[in-house]
Amino acid sequence: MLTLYFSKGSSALAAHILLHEVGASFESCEVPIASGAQKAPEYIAINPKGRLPALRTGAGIITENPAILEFIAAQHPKAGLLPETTFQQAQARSLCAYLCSTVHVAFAHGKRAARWADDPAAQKAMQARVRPNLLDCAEMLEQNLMQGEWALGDHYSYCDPYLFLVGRWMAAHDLSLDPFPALETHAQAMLRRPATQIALEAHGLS
Ligand SMILES: N[C@@H](CCC(=O)N[C@@H](CS)C(=O)NCC(=O)O)C(=O)O
Repeated sequence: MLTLYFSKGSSALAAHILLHEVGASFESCEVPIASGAQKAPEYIAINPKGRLPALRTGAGIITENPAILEFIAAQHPKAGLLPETTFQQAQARSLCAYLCSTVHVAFAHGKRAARWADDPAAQKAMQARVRPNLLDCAEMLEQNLMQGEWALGDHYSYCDPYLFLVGRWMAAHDLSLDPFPALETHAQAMLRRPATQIALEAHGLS
């Protein structure tokens, strides 16, 4: 049995969607960021980084979205959401690394600027970069990284729920996907999937 530690509206939404897509047997445990529960000793004992999501597995805890998503896909091979060839697997990791280390971090400079600078003026300057940086990321995804209807081409993969977060991160900064037709079409296709709807509901977002 897997346990997904999540906060509503957080990036844990991607793992939540994927768990439903693969038909995993799992339970979820809410760790609300709004109340600071991610810093409580009980959760630090689970994830010393104090971040969500985390996934408890039979072998131990996994943190970091790309690792969690790939693990879920690999554990449920019948769902066919892990690319087949070594090259395609590397491409999936490359996309997830970009989403994790560049797009999510660009978004985090909004609420979490204090993580990178103490000076209020520097924080403000970083916050002012969030929208242009997210637009640059969306352009990169749209023009170069998306390989087709789905993130990796013709087939839905474990990358798609993660890619779905981009539109949400942008919307949080009043940015629309309208100038990015491939991302917009992808977001609409994601919303039509029952697994997405169930996960959105679990996050209070339906
Ligand atoms: N690189 C991590 C980022 C995790 C992360 O920062 N999650 C946010 C929620 S989306 C969080 O836990 N924020 C709470 C905090 O920064 O205290 C991953 O991909 O899992």
